[in-house]
Amino acid sequence: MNTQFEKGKFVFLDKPDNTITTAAHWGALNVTVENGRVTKSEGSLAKNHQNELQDVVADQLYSPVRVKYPMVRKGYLEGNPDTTLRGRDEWVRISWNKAFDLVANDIQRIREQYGSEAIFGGSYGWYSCGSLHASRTLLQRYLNVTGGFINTRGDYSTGAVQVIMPHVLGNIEVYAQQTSWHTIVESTELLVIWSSNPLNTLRIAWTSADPEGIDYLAKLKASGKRIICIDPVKSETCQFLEAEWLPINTGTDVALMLGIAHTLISENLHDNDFLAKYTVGFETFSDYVLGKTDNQPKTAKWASQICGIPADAIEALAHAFVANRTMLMSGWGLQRLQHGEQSHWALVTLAAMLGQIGLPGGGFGLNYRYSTDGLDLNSGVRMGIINAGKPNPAMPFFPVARIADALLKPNQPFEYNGQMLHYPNIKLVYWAGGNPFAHHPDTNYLVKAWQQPETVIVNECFWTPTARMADIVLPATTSYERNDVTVSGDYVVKNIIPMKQVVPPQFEAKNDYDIFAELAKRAGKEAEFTENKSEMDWLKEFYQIGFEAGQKAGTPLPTFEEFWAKNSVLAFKAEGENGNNFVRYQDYRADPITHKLATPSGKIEIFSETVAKMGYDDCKGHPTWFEHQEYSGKTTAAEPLALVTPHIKYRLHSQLAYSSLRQYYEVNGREPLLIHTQDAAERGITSGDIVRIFNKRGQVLAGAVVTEGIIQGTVALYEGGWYDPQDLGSDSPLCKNGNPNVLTRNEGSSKLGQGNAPNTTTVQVEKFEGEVSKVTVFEEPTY
Ligand SMILES: Nc1nc2c(c(=O)[nH]1)N[C@H]1C(S)=C(S)[C@@H](COP(=O)(O)OP(=O)(O)OC[C@H]3O[C@@H](n4cnc5c(=O)[nH]c(N)nc54)[C@H](O)[C@@H]3O)O[C@H]1N2
Ligand SMILES: Nc1nc2c(c(=O)[nH]1)N[C@H]1C(S)=C(S)[C@@H](COP(=O)(O)OP(=O)(O)OC[C@H]3O[C@@H](n4cnc5c(=O)[nH]c(N)nc54)[C@H](O)[C@@H]3O)O[C@H]1N2
Ligand SMILES: [Mo]
Repeated sequence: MNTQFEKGKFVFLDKPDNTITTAAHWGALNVTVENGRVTKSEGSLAKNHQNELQDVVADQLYSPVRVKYPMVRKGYLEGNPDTTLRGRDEWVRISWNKAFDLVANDIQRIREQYGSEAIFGGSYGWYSCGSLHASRTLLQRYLNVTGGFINTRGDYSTGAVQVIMPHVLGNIEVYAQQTSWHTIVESTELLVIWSSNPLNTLRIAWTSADPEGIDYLAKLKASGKRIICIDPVKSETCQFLEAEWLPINTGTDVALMLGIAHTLISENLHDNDFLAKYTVGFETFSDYVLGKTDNQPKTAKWASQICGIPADAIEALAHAFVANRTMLMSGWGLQRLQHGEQSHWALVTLAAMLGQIGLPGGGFGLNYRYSTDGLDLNSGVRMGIINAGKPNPAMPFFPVARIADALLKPNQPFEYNGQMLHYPNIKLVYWAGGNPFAHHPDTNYLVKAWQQPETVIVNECFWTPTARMADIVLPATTSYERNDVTVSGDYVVKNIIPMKQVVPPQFEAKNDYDIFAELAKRAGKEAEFTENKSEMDWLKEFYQIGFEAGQKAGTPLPTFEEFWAKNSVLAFKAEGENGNNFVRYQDYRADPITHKLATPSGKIEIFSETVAKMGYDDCKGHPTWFEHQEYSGKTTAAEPLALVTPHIKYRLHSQLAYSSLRQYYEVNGREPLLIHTQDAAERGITSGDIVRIFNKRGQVLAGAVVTEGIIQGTVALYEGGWYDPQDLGSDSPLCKNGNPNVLTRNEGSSKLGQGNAPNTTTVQVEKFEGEVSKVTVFEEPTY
């Protein structure tokens, strides 16, 4: 039994009068409505930092780029089979009744003609938070009750690392609770923030952000401890913490890690006792590091030539790592790469060599989210959420980032994690939540792939690039136009948040739930979809699960009726909080027999027999440095610069791109491109210039930000920029706004993970001298 939970109790938070409580990924919100219109929104939870994402509820609701009515592409409506018209056809407004007929009939036709395996409902991506109105889950629930669909596995966040880690640590690790911030502030002496930017990324959560994560960064800064950021970009986190910045060439971290490992081995600084007791395969790895297997010792000097960090600095890192309680805290940017499996495997190996895994403040952390302050794991309560129902077990799957290949290579074989699989033959694509024309690499290849299916349906709140590429667009409500409930925090639920409807649905928007309930009804499956429950019935049921857990644990929650009427955040207040002291792998360290890992050996696998036996040339039995197809060490005269695509502070991917938050980052009306002073000077580029970024795959415009805050030889363009092609249908359409994925590679990380690998890209940049056309993707299309 958890003592803090026993002691604690639930309280309603105070809030300004006349505000409505709701939530978004960026936090619990108090929203002010005057004369039926939202006039103000702000975060509900106390914090010591700003999160501007919380300010723009009105921008979302009243955006000119909202989808107002059900819409259909003219050619589709008229039966013209030319699917290359997608994205450049005329739009026709239709009634909801007609829209439901079109969708229901086509899904039925496809099922009858080709079978359920012709329907793709993977619909990868984010959507608004809420336990009930989860658009992707609802789509899949509808498709499951009506016969099944093709789904995907994995995600774009950790596509490579989540497939390799089970072989190394026995679990995917990247979504597991890591050593707490509290423990890091208390016990870590040297914090290495490796390819991570928590000041940005902790602004959001899969449920609703808890501000405590970012508040911990201030505590970290105040602690005065040594912090090093290893990143091609001097990130906001690095700047805020006034940390040491070690600029590194994009995609070369494995070389750096091997250089550090070589220093440790050659000076006999590694922890042999730890390695013997808790790991397998170090010998093989060590032989590789020393060059016994390939005649290439991975010395600091060797590493330096690849990663761009001086050899003596690499040796100094090795020495500092062993001399201190060192936490290697990593984000995920460094594995969105070809061979992305290797970096975290090498990081875990390095941490094992330091022998501090399972000690407070030491070891590694592969999940930038860490945890909520003050509470132990399992404190607070969990509530129910809507589920996707029972999947049809006969349906094949493919790894999520292979969508374009799946569409273009029906029935063809491909390798994945030791298996030979086949792509399905997709005839209909349905997306509800997610924006593949922002998130998927190699947009021009995706445009071609997208022309393969007979029908594309998208539910959206906004005219995103993906909605524009559909045949039928159904207008969805935003979360502010419906009732729901959510929580804050990814591991420790500290707040239960009523998501109360703020305003009625705008224009003709409907809730995804109601859209799919109607479609299910037309297929004779309404009761299976709704279980005869209303919106409020569901919310009450979800809350009840938490209510009962609270009763059992002796920390009663108010009734649902009281909770809902109160219109305020229900917060779990632990008494006598003294911090969450969770230490990842403490139990394994204490007793590696009873807490053995779920790997074949029960230990950390520095060498994996399982992986070695797959016989892949792009993922071997131990962490390996592989040259990437494109990176700073393999540029050409035509493409001399590497491209990195970090997540931006003022958006969640492509969400809010149309909002007034754009003022904080746009340059000359476009996405910002970070370019090093020297690279800019060589090209006659100054800050504010419109630049063209191009390579063999495509071309985009952006606005230059000339800075010393990026390593020379790499440019940065943020993920999530909306695709705005000037001339779709031409050989190489020019994206006027600056979606980096027009430039990135579609190929998977390796045969093992098949993860998305956009950070493996080279480009050229020039000052744009052509006629500049306006960005138009944030305007409503004409109809
Ligand atoms: N180059 C590059 N590419 C990347 C990345 C990178 O680092 N570099 N990162 C990758 C990662 S980690 C991720 S997770 C993906 C993210 O990619 P996505 O998850 O596709 O991006 P979002 O912009 O969050 O898309 C969510 C969409 O859902 C819509 N939506 C919101 N609420 C609702 C609703 O209630 N109903 C419906 N029907 N729709 C709704 C929003 O309007 C928005 O268009 O991008 C990936 N792509
Ligand atoms: N504000 C905001 N927060 C978010 C998101 C968002 O879009 N906006 N997205 C959310 C989602 S879905 C996810 S998956 C996470 C993403 O979290 P991450 O994947 O950790 O975020 P990134 O910005 O892709 O990468 C983090 C840092 O790694 C650096 N980096 C990139 N490539 C390399 C490399 O090869 N080597 C090294 N050393 N560093 C490299 C980038 O410059 C960046 O500063 O964030 C989440 N939080
Ligand atoms: Mo992600």
